[in-house]
Amino acid sequence: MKKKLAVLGIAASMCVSMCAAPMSVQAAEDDVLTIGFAQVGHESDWRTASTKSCQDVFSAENGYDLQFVDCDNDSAVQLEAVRGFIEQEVDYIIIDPIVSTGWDTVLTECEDAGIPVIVIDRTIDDSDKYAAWVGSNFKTEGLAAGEWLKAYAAEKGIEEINALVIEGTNGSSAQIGRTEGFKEIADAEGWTILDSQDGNFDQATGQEVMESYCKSYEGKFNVVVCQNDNEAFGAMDAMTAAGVTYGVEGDVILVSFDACTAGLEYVKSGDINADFECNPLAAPFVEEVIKQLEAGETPEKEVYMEEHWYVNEDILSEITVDGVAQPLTVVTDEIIEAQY
Ligand code: GYE
Repeated sequence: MKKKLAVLGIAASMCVSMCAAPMSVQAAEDDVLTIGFAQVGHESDWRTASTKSCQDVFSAENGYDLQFVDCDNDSAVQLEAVRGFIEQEVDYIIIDPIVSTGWDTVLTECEDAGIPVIVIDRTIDDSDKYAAWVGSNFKTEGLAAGEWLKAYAAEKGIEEINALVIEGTNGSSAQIGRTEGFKEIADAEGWTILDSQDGNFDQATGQEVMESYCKSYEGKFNVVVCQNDNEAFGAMDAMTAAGVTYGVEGDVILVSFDACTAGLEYVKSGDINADFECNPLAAPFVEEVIKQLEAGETPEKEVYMEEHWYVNEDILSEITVDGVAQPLTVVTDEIIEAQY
């Protein structure tokens, strides 16, 4: 390790899985890099894949000592985790910010301590005191969902769209971007968004929100947009219980984001009509950034992940998003097999 580790200085509850025992830290010579990772939580399949990606890349075998904190969707815990990493004098801090604001003070503290911060996935929108960000363009994902729905409705002769949206965690850049992107197309097309509530990116909340939508908007909606797959799984249970049919054969078009393995299985079975991928496997790119910083180079400030748009029916081959033609991919077993 490059700096002294104060493993005992962090609260036991914050040290979830990768805390090295003092003996192995001793043995680990001078070139082990200590990385603090303040992860959002464990709310979704996407999140599980993101955590695994970091744990695989920043493993002891690869020469890292990963200090992993699951912040359980609590912004106060996340700030505390970052401050804990500063106290431990880790070499690098990775943050996946639960919400996009409230960061400048703690990032200034990181800067003062000389610890580079790498932001992954969600963005920080009120400070630029980080070395690099690796993630997705959430507004593009929302626009893609809107453009797909527009093209799909035209193809199917559906003239009226009455949509219900289950949003992701309020104040997260993923929620903000997906909401803005979809709304932009909805407004331009004159669609009705009957309601748009926070589903917290988890299955249980997605189900609760959909249960209440089924009561309040019975017979009035023909589209449900869930801002991640886990919410969609909850929404499917709620609609089934309420006797609402969805998917390719149903009365309600179901749109989702993330395209995790289980999500794609539901696209293939026709329960979800379209799923807009968000790629959680950022860790290899983060390692590149760290290597560049170690070599005294300046990394790119923003690195975008590559993503695909998945559908069930072979009726549209592409959509145009922000003026760029983008393919629609029909889900196959091979695609599911290869997915995160
Ligand atoms: O869509 C959701 C997760 O920040 C992009 O967070 C991420 C989102 C992802 O819980 O499943």
